Amino acid sequence: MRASQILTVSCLGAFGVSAQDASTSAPVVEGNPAGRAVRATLPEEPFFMSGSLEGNVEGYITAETGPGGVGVTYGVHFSNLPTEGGPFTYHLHVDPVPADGNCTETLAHLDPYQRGEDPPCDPSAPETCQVGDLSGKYGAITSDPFEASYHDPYSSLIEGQGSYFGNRSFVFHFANKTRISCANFAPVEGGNGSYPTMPTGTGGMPAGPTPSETGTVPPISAANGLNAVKNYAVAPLIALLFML
Ligand SMILES: *[C@@H]1O[C@H](CO)[C@@H](O)[C@H](O)[C@H]1NC(C)=O
Ligand SMILES: *[C@@H]1O[C@H](CO)[C@@H](O)[C@H](O)[C@H]1NC(C)=O
Ligand SMILES: *[C@@H]1O[C@H](CO)[C@@H](O)[C@H](O)[C@H]1NC(C)=O
Ligand SMILES: *[C@@H]1O[C@H](CO)[C@@H](O)[C@H](O)[C@H]1NC(C)=O
Ligand SMILES: [Cu+2]
Repeated sequence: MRASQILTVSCLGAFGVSAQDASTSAPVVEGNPAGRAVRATLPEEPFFMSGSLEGNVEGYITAETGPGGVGVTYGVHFSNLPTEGGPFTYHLHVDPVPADGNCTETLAHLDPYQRGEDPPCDPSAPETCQVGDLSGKYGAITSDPFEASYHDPYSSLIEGQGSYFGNRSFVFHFANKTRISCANFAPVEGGNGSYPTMPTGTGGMPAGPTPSETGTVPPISAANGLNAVKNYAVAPLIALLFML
């Protein structure tokens, strides 16, 4: 009886794909929908008024499914920066900006694997950083204008995943972490029409592209890889239960 209960726990671990591992290493995201793209553009007024800022920092982040559905390719553009208080940082934050524009309400960085803030992100091991710590992984803002393009394997455009940010925001900060401005991501309109409405993951099934939506085979191997990782994660727990 006990063994079967433990087996149930093991299976839940293997198939609970929406569960987040309490690991500090972010997995590579596969199966992002082809052609999906989002953008977040800073508003005209800053959240934090700084003496050296005329109007607001101008800029936006675009993000689209990476090659082969792996990760996300970002394009980052900022200008009209304050003349003091840099280098500036920016991150994906957990919650969207409310209608009143209050950047505090975006809460913390997107960190689905609960790595936490400390120690600071080591850009030579980006998988160990908070998923949302884009400037930590790919560089802070040290020029005006600033432009960067990079591929982040750990970001998701698949609704339902912890690393999904299409319904979230980014925040632009002074080096001392004060929030200057923030913006919500939204789907890029007028693309090539290949932004399918995603199934909402009812019935415990993982939300993800179906073959008819994308014309591609779902990432079976990716799912198996994930399950393998989760089995590793529960194996010590199972061993412990048998020892009791
Ligand atoms: C839309 O763009 C995606 C990504 O570039 C591409 O895979 C897809 O074939 C395009 N669809 C159409 C109808 O052009
Ligand atoms: C952060 O830096 C900015 C720019 O130098 C300054 O205006 C602001 O007062 C600082 N905030 C804190 C909490 O130190
Ligand atoms: C923004 O929200 C925070 C947290 O809810 C609140 O403490 C703060 O007063 C708000 N700031 C403004 C300018 O409304
Ligand atoms: C955004 O999407 C994620 C994954 O689907 C979900 O867990 C989260 O609750 C959503 N956040 C908001 C503010 O809707
Ligand atoms: Cu931030």
